[in-house]
Amino acid sequence: MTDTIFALATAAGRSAVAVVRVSGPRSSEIAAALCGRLPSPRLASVRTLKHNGVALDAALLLRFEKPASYTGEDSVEFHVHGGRAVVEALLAALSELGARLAEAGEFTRRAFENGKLDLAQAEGVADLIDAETEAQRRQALGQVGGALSQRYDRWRDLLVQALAMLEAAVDFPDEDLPEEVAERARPGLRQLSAELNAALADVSRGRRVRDGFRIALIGAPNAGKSTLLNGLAERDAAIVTDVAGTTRDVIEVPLVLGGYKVLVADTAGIRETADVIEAEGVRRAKAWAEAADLRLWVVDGFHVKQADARPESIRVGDWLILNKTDIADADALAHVAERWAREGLTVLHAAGTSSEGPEALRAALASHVADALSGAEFPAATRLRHAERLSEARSYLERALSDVGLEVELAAEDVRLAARALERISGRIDPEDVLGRVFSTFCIGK
Ligand SMILES: Nc1nc2c(ncn2[C@@H]2O[C@H](COP(=O)(O)OP(=O)(O)OP(=O)(O)O)[C@@H](O)[C@H]2O)c(=O)[nH]1
Ligand SMILES: [Mg+2]
Repeated sequence: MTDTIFALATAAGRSAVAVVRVSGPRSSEIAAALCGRLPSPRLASVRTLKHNGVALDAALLLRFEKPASYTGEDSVEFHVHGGRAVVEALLAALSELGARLAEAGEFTRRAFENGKLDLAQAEGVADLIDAETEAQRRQALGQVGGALSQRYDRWRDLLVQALAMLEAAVDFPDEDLPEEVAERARPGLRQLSAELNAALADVSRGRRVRDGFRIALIGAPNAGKSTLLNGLAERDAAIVTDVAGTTRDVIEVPLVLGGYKVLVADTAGIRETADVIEAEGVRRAKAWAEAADLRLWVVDGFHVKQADARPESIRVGDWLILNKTDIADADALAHVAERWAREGLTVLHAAGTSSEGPEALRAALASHVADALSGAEFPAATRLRHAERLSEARSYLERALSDVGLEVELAAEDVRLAARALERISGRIDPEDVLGRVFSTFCIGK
């Protein structure tokens, strides 16, 4: 028989109210042992909880009968006073009555196993609990509501239709030319291929909303990168001195800009150096910058020659920050600005040490991030797992398209594999280790 599990569902520590959930076949029996007469399902009722003849607390009870519950099992919620001793006494009593402390994500895993939600929706639940920004909240809520699953289901349906046509071509012994019959599947496959390509081109958007848009500050030593970081963060996150080569490690600061999570990284000034520690810092700076979504190339406006050559990782669309405008020569800056704007960089003037400099930079970044991450459609991937399955499906689909006219059976097999790759997003056919990995990232009680 399935275990009956319990856990504190609210945050640990002192609080006004704490919620303890119990789920599994013995939920009602265990609740009755604590509260005497059971309340009707879905009706909040006050009961005194007693264990071994000792009163534990006066609690509000909510009882759910399967399958109409979060987990799809019989379950009970105890809303008790949120004192540590109250919660501990209740948890100890539940354990003595034969329930077991739930593992991380076990309630949601049971909901998944009972068909209450699919794996993508379950991931949405975890993301909603972790959401710290407005954009993360919106995206996670959409995912819980099935926005991601619906996209994949539609694509899968298109594949199933194409597969039916291909199978018909294979199965018709009277047809002389099964390839011609199979050709009927081609338009649908082509349309799907176009949609998958568009989705893959946009594949990082959902992950960036969830994990943060990555911005790297790079440039020569002493250009003022750490000063700008501190200005953006509104605290002394990085050490600033007039010694060139002050920053060695990559310093990542999470920010919320325009409702989006952003990770800004200050990095070591890039130069040739014999110092092994600094050299390692330069290597890390370059690596972080390469993988970032946007690079801010910071140039000391007083030493405007720094802008003669751009660092290797700077590419079209990145930003040039002409810093130290308070001590720089305006004409020289204008000249440099014009040149790099022509070469495809967005150029901003700033004085990191002023209050307006970082403020204007923050506003410009906020609008850039919002443009990059907002979209008309729900993103096709919010985790790496989704992106990997999507690109796997695309490869099978491409192979199927090239085989349709030649080897119908091979094409059919590839369409089947593409559908399976998409089905794995919803977790229906995923192996145990994938499920274990997803649910282990949940908190206990969810
Ligand atoms: N006048 C002026 N000085 C600035 C400005 N921004 C930074 N500085 C000064 O420039 C020096 C270097 O600043 P940092 O922020 O440490 O420069 P960095 O680019 O992080 O340098 P490294 O970590 O060595 O690569 C410090 O003395 C800052 O006070 C500015 O806008 N105007
Ligand atoms: Mg620095």
